[in-house]
Amino acid sequence: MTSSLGHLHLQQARASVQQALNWFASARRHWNYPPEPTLQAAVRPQLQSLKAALAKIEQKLFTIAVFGLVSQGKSALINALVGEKRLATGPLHGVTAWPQSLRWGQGEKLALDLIDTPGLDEIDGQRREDMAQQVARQADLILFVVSGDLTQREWRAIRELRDYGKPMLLVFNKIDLYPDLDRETIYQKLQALAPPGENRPLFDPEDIICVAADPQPQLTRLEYPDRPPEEQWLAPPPLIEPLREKILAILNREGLSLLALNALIQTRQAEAEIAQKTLELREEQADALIWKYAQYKALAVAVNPVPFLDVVGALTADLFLIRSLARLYGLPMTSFEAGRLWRKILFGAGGVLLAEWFGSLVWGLDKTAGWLESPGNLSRYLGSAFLQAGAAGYSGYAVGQAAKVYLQQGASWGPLGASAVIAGILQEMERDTLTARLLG
Ligand SMILES: Nc1nc2c(ncn2[C@@H]2O[C@H](COP(=O)(O)OP(=O)(O)OP(=O)(O)O)[C@@H](O)[C@H]2O)c(=O)[nH]1
Ligand SMILES: [Mg+2]
Repeated sequence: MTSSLGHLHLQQARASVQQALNWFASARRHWNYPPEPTLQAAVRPQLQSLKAALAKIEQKLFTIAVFGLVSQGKSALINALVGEKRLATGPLHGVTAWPQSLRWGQGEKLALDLIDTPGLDEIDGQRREDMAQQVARQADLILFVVSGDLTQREWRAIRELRDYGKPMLLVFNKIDLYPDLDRETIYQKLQALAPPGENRPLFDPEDIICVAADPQPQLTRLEYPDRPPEEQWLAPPPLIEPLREKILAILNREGLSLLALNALIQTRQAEAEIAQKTLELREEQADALIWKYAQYKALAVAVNPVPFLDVVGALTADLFLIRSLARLYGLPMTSFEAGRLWRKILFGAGGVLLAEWFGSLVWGLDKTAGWLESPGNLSRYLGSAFLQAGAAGYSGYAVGQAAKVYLQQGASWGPLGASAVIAGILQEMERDTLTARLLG
């Protein structure tokens, strides 16, 4: 991974986040629908999140979050990494009561922040989830600290953190108490905790690092030239180099790309939440819109006597509906993207819509053929027209409902959309990078 590729990824991410921010912060997205104060208030945290993503890219601020259960040595680990005792540590449970971030350093390429967190078993329920979410979302790399026998609880906590899509290292601390333990054994033990059927390992063996952040004092024999030797309890220096090296290697190799990816993941998340909230608030208007289209479509298709024209008309109506829905929701969508979404819906609905489409064509031909054969025979014309109208109305409704679901999944479309940029970056990452392994 060259650093020029990293810079390129960062540039792409900046353009993408900027685009999202421009779109969602501007009044343009409301088209002819008046901006609603309730909606604007509801999406304020998401706009904040987009701004934070942009700021992170601009400051090139790489954030490492440290998680684990109580007393595993999370704070001691951060002290050892920065080389000073900046955080309180101690044998009591719950020494760290809330997340705290400190600046590790300002490298050539990146600024580095470390976030210490309270033990995941120290705080409960919703508060724990909120804390974990808030910290994990801003993290570019997560260190999960364990010491001693791995527990089911730790396995579950790691599994939950995995869902944030951030790369993670397993740090086995207090290795001074287990001199015979190696990463392979830790790997096996962790695997053994997985419930049956879960065979994807949570970590690769090379992402397990053994350290001793604050080793226990040892009885040490001190020799003096001028007096007899004596024994004293002395704390050996921390064993932290393997972790420091691993982190620096990751930063050098893929730090900028990781930063870019995480800002994009944050953006995609914010966009999806904005879409979700807008959809909820505009649900009634959307359903009214879909019904109106379904009726018009049915009517237009039924009365039109020219074969194929009804099919073309129905397609136009569907595309119009999709774009109108996107406008109602204030989501960016070009006609090209509307077409792509329409095809996705048509082929994605298990062939039902496709069959209706074909039926409409046949009924349309039959209708016109009947009319030409005996212009006086209205009943054949009406019979086919009726079938056609029912199918067209139904498909209009189905397309509308399906479009709603797709739009709900977020608005990160287009070549600069977060999803496309994420996919592009992942494709360019070398196979053995942490990024490609964990997110790919
Ligand atoms: N033997 C040994 N003890 C350690 C090591 N690292 C930390 N400890 C001890 O473990 C205890 C807990 O360390 P902390 O850093 O406070 O742990 P924490 O995970 O931050 O704990 P909370 O903030 O309470 O969740 C302290 O008494 C440390 O001295 C180590 O490498 N070896
Ligand atoms: Mg602590």
